Amino acid sequence: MISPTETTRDYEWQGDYHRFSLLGRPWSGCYALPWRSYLTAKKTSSVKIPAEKGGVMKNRRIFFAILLFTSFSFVPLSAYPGTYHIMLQGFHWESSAVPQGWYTIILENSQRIKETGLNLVWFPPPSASASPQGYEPTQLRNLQSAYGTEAQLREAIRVLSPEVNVLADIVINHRSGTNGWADFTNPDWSTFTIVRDDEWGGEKSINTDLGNPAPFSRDLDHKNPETQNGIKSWMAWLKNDVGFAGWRYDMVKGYAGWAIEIYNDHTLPAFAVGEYFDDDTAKVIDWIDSTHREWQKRTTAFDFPLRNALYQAIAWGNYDWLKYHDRGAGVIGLWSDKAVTFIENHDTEEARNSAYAPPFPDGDQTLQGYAFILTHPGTPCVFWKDIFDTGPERERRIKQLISIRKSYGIHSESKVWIDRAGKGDCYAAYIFGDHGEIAVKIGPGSWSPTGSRWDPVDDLLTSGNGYAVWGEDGPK
Ligand SMILES: [Ca+2]
Ligand SMILES: [Ca+2]
Ligand SMILES: [Ca+2]
Repeated sequence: MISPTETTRDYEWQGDYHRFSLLGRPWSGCYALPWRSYLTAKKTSSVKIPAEKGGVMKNRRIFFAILLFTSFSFVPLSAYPGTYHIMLQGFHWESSAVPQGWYTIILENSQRIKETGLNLVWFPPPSASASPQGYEPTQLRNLQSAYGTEAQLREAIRVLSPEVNVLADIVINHRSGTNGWADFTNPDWSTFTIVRDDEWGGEKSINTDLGNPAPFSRDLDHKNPETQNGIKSWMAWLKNDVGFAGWRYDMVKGYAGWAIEIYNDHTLPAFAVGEYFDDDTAKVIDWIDSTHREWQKRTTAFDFPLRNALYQAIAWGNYDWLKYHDRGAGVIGLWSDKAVTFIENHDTEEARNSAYAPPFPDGDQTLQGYAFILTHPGTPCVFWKDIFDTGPERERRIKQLISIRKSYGIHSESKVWIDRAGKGDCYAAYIFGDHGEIAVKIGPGSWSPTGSRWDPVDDLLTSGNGYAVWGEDGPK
């Protein structure tokens, strides 16, 4: 979350903070804290205390507070309030081929999106492109694309806003020529905006690419003020005139993370997320760290490492992948506020034939995945096809999980305690929401929450093939 009003702390304080933090970043997510076993023991030995809220909960909270202010007193309790967003990826790989135009489909579903409680919608790349999906942009200021006209785009954003913040897919690793390889028009850019080591043979920048190359398009030199200013004014126009509220940065492995700071500082998005396509948590976190000098302003990243771990768990039964040493897998296990969790996207879905990563098996496995991400911290992103194009029963079940997240107040920073994560068995965890604690189990193994506050039958909120979710107060 990038906010112009966000307070920042001085670097000296930040240095102290980092020295005590896990791998150099704020210690959030608080997975598998050792105190939980103490609390559980206390809870079960306190059965004489009335089960109503008060006794046990109160003791727990006091203990929690004392513990935080002693051994964990370096954690700034108020610095990370967490956010409550639930994102929708508002398109899929074949959306550009819909005859009536995809923006029309979004418009027709705008009420459905709002009623579901999705408050961030990631739109496809808005500009004219050499390929229909939009990932080879040509004329950045031409918003006529395979998804529809500029007027249809503006109308879809207008109808969704302000309840829903619309994110534009920002493709700035590379740009394609209007007719050929490097004729940049609308806006007109010189070929000095192209990195020296791009495959195109003409006159280019003196700077080399600071990330991965795109062999199909001209890699841009983000050090060049012409490139920077061109992108800044284009993005400011998308936000201030067209109505986008934030950004989904495409292919961020292709250029330096500091460029994100420049573009975010100029446009102040309500939300921003980057596609750092890698299963290595440390690499994704390193990229997040590179996106701003002030850690509060760093952008979020899609949690590809968690997606991989969930795939391993759900497709192959390796539920042990969801616990890594003493914490959860992926970016949410280290810095959940900066993680956008997801199950499937336009690159992993079945239509892509495992070009980048295998799709989730087509069955209730996908629901197991949603039972995980919608009950856990991070900002969950629901894939359009999974919720809206897979039949009413699937939609009902995902909506049920969303409503549990909302009623128990689970947010991007909610704490998690993992009770079990075993191969061929299940993953089970407790998650602490603002309005109570929930428990979730995914996988074939048998498990239910234990302790005086839990009734495994009455407190069951939803269940399906290979998943179950309980709430300490039952349905709300
Ligand atoms: Ca290239
Ligand atoms: Ca590049
Ligand atoms: Ca209960």
